[in-house]
Amino acid sequence: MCGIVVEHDGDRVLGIRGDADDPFSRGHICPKAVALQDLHHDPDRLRTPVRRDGERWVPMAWGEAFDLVARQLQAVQRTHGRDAVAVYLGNPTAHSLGALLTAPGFIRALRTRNRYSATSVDQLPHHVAATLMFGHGFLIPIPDLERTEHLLILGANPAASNGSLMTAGDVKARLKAIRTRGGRIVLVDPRRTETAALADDHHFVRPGTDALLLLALLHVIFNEALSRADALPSFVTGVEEVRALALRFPPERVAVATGMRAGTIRQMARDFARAERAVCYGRVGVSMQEFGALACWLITVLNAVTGRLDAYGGAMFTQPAVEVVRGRGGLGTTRLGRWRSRVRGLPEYAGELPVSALAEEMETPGPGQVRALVTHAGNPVLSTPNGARLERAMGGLDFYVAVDFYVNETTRHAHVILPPTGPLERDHYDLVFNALAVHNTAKYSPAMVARPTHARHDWEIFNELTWRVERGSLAQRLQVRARSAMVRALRARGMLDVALRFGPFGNSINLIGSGMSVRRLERSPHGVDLGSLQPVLPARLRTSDRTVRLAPPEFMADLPRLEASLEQAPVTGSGTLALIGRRELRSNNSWMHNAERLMRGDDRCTLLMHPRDAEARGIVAGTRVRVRSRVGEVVVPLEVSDTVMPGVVSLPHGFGHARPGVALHVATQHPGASLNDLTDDQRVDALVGTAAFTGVPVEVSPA
Ligand SMILES: Nc1nc2c(c(=O)[nH]1)N[C@H]1C(S)=C(S)[C@@H](COP(=O)(O)OP(=O)(O)OC[C@H]3O[C@@H](n4cnc5c(=O)[nH]c(N)nc54)[C@H](O)[C@@H]3O)O[C@H]1N2
Ligand SMILES: Nc1nc2c(c(=O)[nH]1)N[C@H]1C(S)=C(S)[C@@H](COP(=O)(O)OP(=O)(O)OC[C@H]3O[C@@H](n4cnc5c(=O)[nH]c(N)nc54)[C@H](O)[C@@H]3O)O[C@H]1N2
Ligand SMILES: [Mo]
Repeated sequence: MCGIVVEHDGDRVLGIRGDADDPFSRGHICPKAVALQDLHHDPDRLRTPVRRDGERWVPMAWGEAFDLVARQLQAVQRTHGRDAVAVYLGNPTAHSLGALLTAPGFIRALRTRNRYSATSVDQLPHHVAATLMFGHGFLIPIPDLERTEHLLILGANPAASNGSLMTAGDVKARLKAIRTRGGRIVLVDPRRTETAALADDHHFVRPGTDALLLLALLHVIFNEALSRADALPSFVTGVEEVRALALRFPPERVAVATGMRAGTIRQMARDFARAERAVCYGRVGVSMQEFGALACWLITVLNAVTGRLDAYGGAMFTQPAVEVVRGRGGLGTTRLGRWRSRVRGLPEYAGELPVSALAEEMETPGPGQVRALVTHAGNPVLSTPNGARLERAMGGLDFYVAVDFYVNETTRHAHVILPPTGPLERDHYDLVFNALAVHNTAKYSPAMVARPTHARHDWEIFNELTWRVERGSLAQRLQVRARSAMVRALRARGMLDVALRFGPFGNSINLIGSGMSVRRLERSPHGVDLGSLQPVLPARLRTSDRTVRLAPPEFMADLPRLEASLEQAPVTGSGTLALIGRRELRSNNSWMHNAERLMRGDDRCTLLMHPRDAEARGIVAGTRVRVRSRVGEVVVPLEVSDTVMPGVVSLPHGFGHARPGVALHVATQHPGASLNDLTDDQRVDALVGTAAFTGVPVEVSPA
């Protein structure tokens, strides 16, 4: 999303810097963008398809590879049924124009219910809350950073992540600006993070208890008549239900569970309610927990009842140039749990099942057992809970094809790897993150270099696979083939052009004039400013009665589970610690550790522990410690620091490159250990199935 200037000599990248003329990022650049140079020239990056022959990788021609993959997938489906093939889409799928346009067609052609993605280890609860409250999974309210005067952050670390579901080029400058204009930033996080340095106040909270904190904040707001509930527009429904609910949660009731003083919670609520323009924002710290869906819902309730929904400086909606809030498929679904996973009964959402269920779906015999796997741009062995179990289960698959340009911890198990072009070899327009950004802009970036003739784009790979795996009738197959041929002729650029022309800023079929189109964007290579976030309700609502639903029955029905958690006294003195993750600026989940530029300096895969907890265990900084959970154990260096809450320890995710056969020559020199060898696939948000990564019980001892 950030504009970059790539200086190059043909295929050779000479340097990368921020684009000062980009209306969105204004010259900002982060280390990941600088590392694109390493990625582009990485000798480990695969450039032709390969087939595994024991420990060796044998290069293949594309035609031969496509034939083999299609034949194997069809054979598995013919013998074991269509659900026997599972698909996992990783995070970079959402960052690829071509993959976003073509992956759905491929998945439809497979007709499997075993569809998974990184969504269920990430933002799933935010989508579900948007669906149940606003009628579309993409109607996620975004904090209006440009105008807010009070930002309450729960479980996000924008100083490291650059802002998520709050895409913001140069987020640090945007946060600093809030304080420069007299506003306040309040942070609630079990770790005093890099973002705390930009905030006025930071409060520790016990992992996984944000929903309780939010109910207590609502209690204070209703109880002290600080809400603006009486002034809400008539299309907002359910206020009385949430008021009655909140009144059951005085701060004193949640103080022990959250680890926060009742007085602190009261003050937090008053400050928030009294600010002129305020917004509460939460990210993965609230969505990756056992009560993540409730927490995401309650954040929006808090914003709504204080009059901050769809208001300047509050929680607002974007208007991207390619409309994503449409249709009833995918995130346009109105329901949660139309079907459930075979083994554990976890709910489907938007056509996908939670990836926490994938290993057991591979291991458990019976009709529908997963016997073949397709991964695209994912590394679930390092990124999903109990990755080691998944890895063992993958060993038993009949066939696995990965679309990825690295042989990493996951793809090393593939029978075939199909490598797509890299980011500088393909056109880009951001379909997803423009819809989640703090400012409306549009930008089209043509490939820096034409793809080498032997290389294939992600969209070409998906289209090729789509018509080859399509089974249906002859007529259906011909139709798919015709569609793929059309798509091939159109190319990703053409598909984007149609979407822009028929989008909210386009002139549809009128080819003259200044309406939005690829050509229009090509004339403004730095990007086009489409303005600040604007109020859009009720017009943009997609609920059947065009209302905002503050009290969806699905959430109300999940409350007894939350209340039951209050009864469980927190484990103190028992030796058990609550494990949380962390992200870093010089990393990107599991896959950029092969960039020299990002890996300089000290070992970052350390366990952070509060001095009190270290002392109680007689362990000192710099020594190696054994961290053990229900599912596994790792050995890592200890870092003692009062930046973590007592009783909490933190380890970054995305490491663990020491597994045999990983062909990443830089990453393997900084292997670290995988956080997800400790996280538990059985620990999920029971309502939506997201992995509950935060607060995993662990024991730590000297190694
Ligand atoms: N440089 C860099 N940028 C990235 C990424 C990266 O790996 N590196 N990853 C990208 C991706 S895929 C995503 S999804 C985004 C994520 O963006 P963020 O959500 O901003 O990322 P995190 O740094 O994981 O922040 C989560 C915070 O929640 C805290 N936390 C943990 N448990 C709890 C809890 O129970 N309650 C509360 N209140 N807080 C808790 C953690 O301590 C952490 O500080 O970042 C994106 N940006
Ligand atoms: N414990 C714990 N676990 C976590 C998290 C956490 O905070 N704590 N964070 C979670 C989050 S938010 C996320 S999003 C997931 C990420 O989980 P995944 O998406 O499974 O993993 P990534 O590390 O993003 O791996 C991306 C893969 O895509 C490949 N790739 C990159 N670009 C492209 C491309 O253009 N095309 C193709 N075909 N491949 C490409 C890379 O080589 C890499 O193998 O991890 C989750 N796991
Ligand atoms: Mo993510």
